[in-house]
Amino acid sequence: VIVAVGAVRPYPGESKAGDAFVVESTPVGLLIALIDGLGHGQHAASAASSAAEAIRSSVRARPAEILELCHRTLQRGRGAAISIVAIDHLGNGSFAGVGNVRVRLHPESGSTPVLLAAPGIVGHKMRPVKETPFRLAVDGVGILFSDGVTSRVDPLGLESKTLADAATTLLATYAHRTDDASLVLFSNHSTPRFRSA
Ligand SMILES: [Mn+2]
Repeated sequence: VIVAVGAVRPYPGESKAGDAFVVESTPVGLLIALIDGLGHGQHAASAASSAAEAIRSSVRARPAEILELCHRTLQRGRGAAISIVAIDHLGNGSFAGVGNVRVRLHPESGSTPVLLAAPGIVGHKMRPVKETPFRLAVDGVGILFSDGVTSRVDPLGLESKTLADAATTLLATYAHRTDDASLVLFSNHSTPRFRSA
């Protein structure tokens, strides 16, 4: 069974986060999205929550279609970077992203695809997006993270924690002080790397 947990903290000094995440059940697994509204503060937070609402309203659609919906939704306000993963309980996933929310799979191997988001800004400047299929290893863990988190972020080594504790710990350890910061961890729980509780 695929499980996912997210963590967000606002730009230090702001009360609202311009980053947001969505984790929703689908008939076959989970739909996971991480959104980084441009800038920070109230306007970034409104863009992120509009995008999150659009994503929740269309969790059965494909990631690329959901990005198109977000693009239409965000045209009047701030834009956003958004990455979306749809994954079933067997670990078969599909990724689509625009902007600098990164997605990484562990363990990495020669056959692990690089999940590269397309350049652009959802809501402002976006070309048709391609989806990348991937497979999460049975003992694997995936991470989505905004650019408020350093790319050195590494979920391995935290397997003794719950998934939620691991997400909190990673955010506390790897978040930049100068941006909103957020991440989502997802893992295959039939052979847990992380304890469920
Ligand atoms: Mn950011």
